[in-house]
Amino acid sequence: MSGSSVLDYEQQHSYQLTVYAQDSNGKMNSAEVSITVEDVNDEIPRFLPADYEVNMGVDGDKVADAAVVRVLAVDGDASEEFASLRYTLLNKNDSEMPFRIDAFTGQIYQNGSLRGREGLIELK
Ligand SMILES: [Ca+2]
Ligand SMILES: [Ca+2]
Repeated sequence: MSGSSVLDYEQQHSYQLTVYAQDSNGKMNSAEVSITVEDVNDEIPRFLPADYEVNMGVDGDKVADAAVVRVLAVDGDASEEFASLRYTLLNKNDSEMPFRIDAFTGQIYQNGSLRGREGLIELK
């Protein structure tokens, strides 16, 4: 193990070491040491791609709940507890926001009429 090595659960989960003890007469014995690395939440979610751009025509009669776009993020942590993701819209509490996102799938839906909302709506 070099001095620059770092423990990373995503690279290696466990190590097996053999340790020797030797006395002045050369008599020796050994012990096996098993080291298990525990995962930590050191990977952040990454969106694939990093940004999305969707152009949609404004159709006032379009039904609510129409699917708009699905976003995808991945997390490099190996453990489910550190890698399972939930999606939210930063501006979800904006009552004017005509979109909503499925927390589990990342699917964004039109949540209401876009009539009169021509132009850019920024999702964060
Ligand atoms: Ca993580
Ligand atoms: Ca980790």
